[in-house]
Amino acid sequence: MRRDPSRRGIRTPWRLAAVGCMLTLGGCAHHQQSTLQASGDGAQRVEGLWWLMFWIAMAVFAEVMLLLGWALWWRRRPRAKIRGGDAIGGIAVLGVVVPFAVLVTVYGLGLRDLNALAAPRQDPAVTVDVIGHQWWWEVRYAHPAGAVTANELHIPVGEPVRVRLRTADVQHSFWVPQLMPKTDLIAGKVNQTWLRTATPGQYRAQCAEYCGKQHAFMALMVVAEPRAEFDTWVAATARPATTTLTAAQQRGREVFERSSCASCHTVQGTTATGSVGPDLSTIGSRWSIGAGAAPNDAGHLGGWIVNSQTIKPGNAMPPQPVSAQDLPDLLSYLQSLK
Ligand code: HEC
Ligand SMILES: [Cu+2]
Repeated sequence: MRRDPSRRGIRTPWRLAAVGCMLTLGGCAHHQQSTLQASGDGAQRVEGLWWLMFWIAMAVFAEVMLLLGWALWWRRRPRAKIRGGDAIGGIAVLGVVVPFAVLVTVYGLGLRDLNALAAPRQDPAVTVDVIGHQWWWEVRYAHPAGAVTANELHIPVGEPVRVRLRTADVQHSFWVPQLMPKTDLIAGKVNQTWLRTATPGQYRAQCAEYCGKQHAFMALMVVAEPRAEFDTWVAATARPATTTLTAAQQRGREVFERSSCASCHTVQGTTATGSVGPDLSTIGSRWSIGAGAAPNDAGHLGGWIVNSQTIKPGNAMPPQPVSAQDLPDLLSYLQSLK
């Protein structure tokens, strides 16, 4: 006899619920992008509001459950009778006065936080332009001027940093869950936001507005470091890499300059001045390649150059016909750029 196929295994709703639980728990265990692990001014305000609303919701839930229990008990008494008008006082207080007070309080606190988020208390000494592309972040320092990088944002600890947001194509959204709430990048507009953290460290950021096939691989790393280290980084990034090249690296540089790379990428101090793809002047020290798509090591870098479409399908860099002979030199050169 055949068994009814719908009764085999776990039913779909349960399976979905199980996956949901696993995703939620997974999200908790991995707190790198958790808004409940706030380390920045903006995110701390959001986290405060979140907990406030959480506890209010818990209190309302407890109250409703108590009332429900009481009603069930009351109804079962012998000779229980409901007379019109008995409950009107309770309904007025619990159904109108209390919700009104709660909503007005939360609204007021929300306005207070919105106001505090609008501008930092101290005028930012650092201003950065962040430009969204499908699917990577262009990062250009306006003050102090000169440093250009991609998918990475260095900030000094303890100071507010002004971020000016533009997009080169579709809408994106800039979000550093542990540091600040989202700000959208809207075509034809410059949106401003700011961030500040008192804790050095790396904070992963994410495009938060669906922007096409590789939206998930549009990550950015915020690196918060003490002022002195930040100054060193900005100054070093603003000028061409200074290491003396080995013979192999020199050949790699020539390959880079004479092949199509140079028409899409810039490397400071070379003839490569393209602007279709990320600036590669510091690619050797970047935390990832492809905005979080792959770790930045020789293997992945080689794979990316030969055919990035296998790593990040649909991205705007076509496969590159670099010969097996040239590739090691090219890799060695790119890794020397710090
Ligand atoms: C048609 C333009 C184009 C050409 C030609 C091109 N690239 Fe790219 N490249 C891009 C774009 C666009 C990206 C960003 C893709 C993404 O992350 O979505 C990119 C990304 C990269 C990255 C990763 C950068 C980062 O910070 O994540 C490296 C490394 C790279 N290219 C190296 C090369 C090399 C080496 C060559 C030549 C052999 C080359 N590219 C040729 C457009 C191009
Ligand atoms: Cu995006």
